[in-house]
Amino acid sequence: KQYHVAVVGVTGAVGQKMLEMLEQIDFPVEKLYPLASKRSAGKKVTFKGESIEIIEATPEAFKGVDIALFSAGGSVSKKLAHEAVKHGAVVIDNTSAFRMDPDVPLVVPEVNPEDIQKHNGIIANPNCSTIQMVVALEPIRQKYGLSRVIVSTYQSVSGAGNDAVEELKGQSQALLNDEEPETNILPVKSEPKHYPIAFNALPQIDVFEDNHYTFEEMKMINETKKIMHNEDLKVAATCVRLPFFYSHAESVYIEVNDEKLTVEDLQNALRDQEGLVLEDDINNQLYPTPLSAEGKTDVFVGRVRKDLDVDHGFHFWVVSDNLLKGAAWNSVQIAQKLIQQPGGLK
Ligand code: 11C
Repeated sequence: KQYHVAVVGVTGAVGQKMLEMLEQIDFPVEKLYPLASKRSAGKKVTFKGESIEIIEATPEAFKGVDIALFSAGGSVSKKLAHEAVKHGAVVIDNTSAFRMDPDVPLVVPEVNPEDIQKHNGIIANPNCSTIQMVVALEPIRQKYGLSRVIVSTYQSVSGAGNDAVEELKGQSQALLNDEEPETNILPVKSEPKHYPIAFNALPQIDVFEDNHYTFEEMKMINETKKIMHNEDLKVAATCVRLPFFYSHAESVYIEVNDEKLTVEDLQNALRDQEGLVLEDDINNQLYPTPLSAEGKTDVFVGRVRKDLDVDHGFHFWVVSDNLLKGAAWNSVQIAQKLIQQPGGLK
């Protein structure tokens, strides 16, 4: 069977990667609907060697669509996702619009694929920094139980969009030429203050919440509990933006429910996880980095070690391409699982 597939936000960084991923796995697309804002309508995208005109994303544009991949920002999803569902499409939404809605499954296929079947038209794709962390946590939770997670992130500028990528390039060039850098976007475009990202580190990703955590930090905390179906799991996060272009890295501290667990046990559990590559050999200086993970769909883990004070505590380092496993690839994987499930799309 072939499907009619819409990509909403097709001109964006993630939209482009969604097309690449659909092509890469030869997803059975009978007709592609490249949708975007009015500004981009009439321009063309290339899909499987064919040039296809971009259509404005309106409620009517979803007529005939089976699967709609959304990545055009939360406000577009809030406006159009239900319209797409009314026209009979299943929506896979890569924004924060519906992630915490109890009626919407939040899915990472390596962790909770069974939740896909519970959808009522919309399936949410988690935040990039959450996805790569839970892929690494899940085999540990399954084998040894997990009670606490403390994560610090090292996130690339592409998470904040193409404008942030351009800002880092411009600022780097300016500073190397002893010129004043232009600072308009990071840490958060809509906030009153902006700081240079080039040669810097910004401990703010998204806006602050009343509890003094940022929205990005709260996404990691709340989404992890929802995906792992464990409201009692203790999770704390500190999210930091750094001056590199692609992939996010994370330092993760966990406490397991097994005091006898060894580093080798943990490495073996990680090695067995689908979608995860263990790159952990300090004798050969082997560990993943944002550059080594860029362009790949897997999650990479290294630097596994035991805490020096807490017997059931461990530390490790997780890296993945934020636009691929963190966004486009996870969405396309959900679409793939959706059509493979018994009964196909419902
Ligand atoms: C960042 N994680 O790096 C964000 C981008 O909720 O899907 C992804 C935002 C989201 O800034």
